[in-house]
Amino acid sequence: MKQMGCVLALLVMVAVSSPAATLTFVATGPVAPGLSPLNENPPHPESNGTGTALITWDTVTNVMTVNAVFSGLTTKTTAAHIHCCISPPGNAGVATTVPFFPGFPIGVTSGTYAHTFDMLNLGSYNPAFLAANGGTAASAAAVLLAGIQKGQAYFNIHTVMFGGGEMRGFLAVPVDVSIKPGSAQPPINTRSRGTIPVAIISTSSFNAVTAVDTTSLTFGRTGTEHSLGFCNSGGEDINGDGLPDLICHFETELTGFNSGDILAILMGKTIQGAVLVGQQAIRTVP
Ligand SMILES: [Ca+2]
Repeated sequence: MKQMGCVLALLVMVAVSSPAATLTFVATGPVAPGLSPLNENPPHPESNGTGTALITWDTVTNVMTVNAVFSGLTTKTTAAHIHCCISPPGNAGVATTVPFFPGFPIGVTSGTYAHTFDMLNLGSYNPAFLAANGGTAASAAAVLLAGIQKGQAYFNIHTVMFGGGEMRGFLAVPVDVSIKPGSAQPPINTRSRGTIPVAIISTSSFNAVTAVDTTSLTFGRTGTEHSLGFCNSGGEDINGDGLPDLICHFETELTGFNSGDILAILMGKTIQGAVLVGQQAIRTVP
């Protein structure tokens, strides 16, 4: 019976640790969190637009979902797409449906959007992107997904005033972080000359200790601050789930936190090149 129990436990573990079929990405950066006019090239600081976008891609079915929320645009929306493939802060052509995502709220300055796409359907692509990437939906899907995974795709909302895009965010893989592990809303002393420990939490499909390119990590008020001191060698299980987590230490002076900040952002890459982003609420002291 004991052996049977072990076998069952192993089967459960195998089921849990098999590669996830659904990949999740959030739009953020390279300058500001989420969808932001500051992420455009050139940036549009005169816009107060804000928003978020969440993309999922099922690697078995090639179904992509797009969820977006936006507000505060200067003028009415004219289009929204995913553009690919270029490293930030570059500008690339439209990969997805033109003139805009089917059903996207057009002619408004705020709205929400949720849609499911079959990425093996030609209609899910800009014909120019298809032509440049093998001419079939399958070849275009492979290029687009690879571009997204390498951090070379961005979600862009276009308006009357900013035809090339009023706000955008590059797609990145969300990770769980724990700042000053053990603190629910960690206090950050903005005048400290010390370091802030940040744990990147492993999951059954993501081993932070072996997967993260530690030299790529940036952390602070926008997520782009080069504040890394060092990472602990080996992992430490800080949340008691049996999986070792990666713990790195960042120089407070270089994180850019100001008194009153409420959010800390960590960005980086995996050794394979996928862009990672994690965020957690903080409070500043004194
Ligand atoms: Ca853990």
